[in-house]
Amino acid sequence: MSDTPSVIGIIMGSDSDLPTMQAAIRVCEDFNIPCEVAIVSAHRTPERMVEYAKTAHTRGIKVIIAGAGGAAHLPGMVASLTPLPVVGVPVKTRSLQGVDSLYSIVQMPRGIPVATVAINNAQNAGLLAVQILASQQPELLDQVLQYREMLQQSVLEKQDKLEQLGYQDYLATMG
Ligand code: RP5
Repeated sequence: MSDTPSVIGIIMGSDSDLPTMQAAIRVCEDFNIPCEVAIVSAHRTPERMVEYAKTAHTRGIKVIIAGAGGAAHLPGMVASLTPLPVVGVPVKTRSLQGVDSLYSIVQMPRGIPVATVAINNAQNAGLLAVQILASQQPELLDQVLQYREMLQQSVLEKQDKLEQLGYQDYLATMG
């Protein structure tokens, strides 16, 4: 990571969430946005969670992405302690496939929102955080538009390939 102060905080309840959360880190890297990454557990390190959430905005963080699985209280508790927008990532679990995490994170009471993405979709959490920043930064907004253009192009290229190969040969190229 760069020496520039971080503006996005990416936190997770356990190191076992890191393989999922790395997609959010990659988005920050792709858009050249400095981010800090930390393991902060609502249940195992509650005081650390309170400290992190209360101080994040004073350190220059603008958006917090919080991922957790199971009894996933981290995003909601952090949201209750910070004035910053919080994006929640429900991490997939073995026993309940992440539906437990999703329900834990998405069902926030009125007044304390968490912007919840789909189960394991840390990439969308990263993109949403970038877009929140971009609403106040015209250059970043241009980068988001370029990213959308790239997405569109990739779909159109797939369509060209599908028309050239036909669906059966196309499927064969997908392995
Ligand atoms: C949650 O419990 C974490 O966010 C993680 O998704 C889940 C399991 O944690 P570990 O037992 O793998 O540390 O707090």
